[in-house]
Amino acid sequence: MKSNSLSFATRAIHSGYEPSEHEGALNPPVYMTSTFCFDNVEQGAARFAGEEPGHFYSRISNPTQALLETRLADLEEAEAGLVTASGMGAITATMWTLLSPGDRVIADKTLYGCTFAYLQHGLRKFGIDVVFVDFTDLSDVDNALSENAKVVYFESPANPNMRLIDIAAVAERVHAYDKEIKVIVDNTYCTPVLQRPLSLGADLVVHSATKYLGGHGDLIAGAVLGQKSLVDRIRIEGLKDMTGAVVAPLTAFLVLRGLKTLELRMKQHSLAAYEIAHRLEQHCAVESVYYPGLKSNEFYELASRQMSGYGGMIAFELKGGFDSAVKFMNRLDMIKRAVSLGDAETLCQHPASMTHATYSNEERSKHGISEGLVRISVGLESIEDIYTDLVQALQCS
Ligand code: 7XF
Repeated sequence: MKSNSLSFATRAIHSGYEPSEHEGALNPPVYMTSTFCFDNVEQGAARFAGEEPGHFYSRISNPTQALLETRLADLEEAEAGLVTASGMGAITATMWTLLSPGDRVIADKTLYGCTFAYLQHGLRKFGIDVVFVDFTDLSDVDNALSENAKVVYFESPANPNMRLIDIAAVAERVHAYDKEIKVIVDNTYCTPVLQRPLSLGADLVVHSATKYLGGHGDLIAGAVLGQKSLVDRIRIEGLKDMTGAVVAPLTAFLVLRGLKTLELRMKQHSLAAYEIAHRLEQHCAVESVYYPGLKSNEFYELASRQMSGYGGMIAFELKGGFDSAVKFMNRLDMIKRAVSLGDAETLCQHPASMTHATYSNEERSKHGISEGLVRISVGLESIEDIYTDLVQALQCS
């Protein structure tokens, strides 16, 4: 099926798959196989040498993974894609491929906790020069650019405090300095439904497919999308030889299933989060709400320009800080206390003690993550039921 003239929702369901090539099966077969047989020694040698197309071992490629890669690349408007065992698998395979000792990574100061730990502790152990700066101030990015800079890395919106970065502005400045520096954007919070970083000038997009792409809280997976030559290198160097973080075929199938409803889900997540954020902002127990769809939000103008919806994630602070946050969370009933995001269930977590416990207290304060911050991944339940649970757990003094 030729998909370039079809809309996003249609491509999310059909792209890259033709039932007549698979016994008419509406859904793609799951190739539960670790290895592939060769007709003869010459064919095996040619596949290993990359001289003949075809699968030979599922750590390098597998038809179910390949279909997911094609579909995600189509949705992110990328030349090629690579799927991995987790979001961290995607990030680490990418970094190990692009970096050598002495190279510099310039990263935004707010990142998901394990990404921060990987850069702060993991990469530094191997002689990589990692600097964290405030990407909302473009002169900070300019000042960090140097001859050894190889990777510029950020999330927008950032996990957990919803800071937004101007992707086009960062990419333009970085590439004006040196075209070879790779600008990498973690697009987990938005998905390609709401934001396409490659079309804004980024070189690579990474995802935790565990979240909205899978969408049902039943799998762990990741993805990297971008230029084919780069993605090919990440597959062979970062994934095959360095991390081995390969996704299982059944997991790839489940992500494909999730993608069929991605656009619908993102629209509902965004609608519900907007409504909840708006109401929370007016609640007497709430000190501040961080949601880019609120007119009062400092990133409202950028979000309206860069995203085609404001997403399903909200961060907020309560009057009374940390103690009020803990009490509020412990009073929740229908809403689940759990990390992760992008599921049908509304999830609430406390970044300082959970997803961002990898930062020390001093690091959290320096990197703009407050101890009282609460994060909600607004689910697909009725908006009224979500709000009713929040309100019974909030207490005005
Ligand atoms: O390796 P994973 O599939 O869990 O993905 C890592 C990851 C990468 N980028 C972003 C923006 C993420 O949020 C994540 C995972 N975050 C979860 C969370 O914030 O709740 C992890 C739970 S500890």
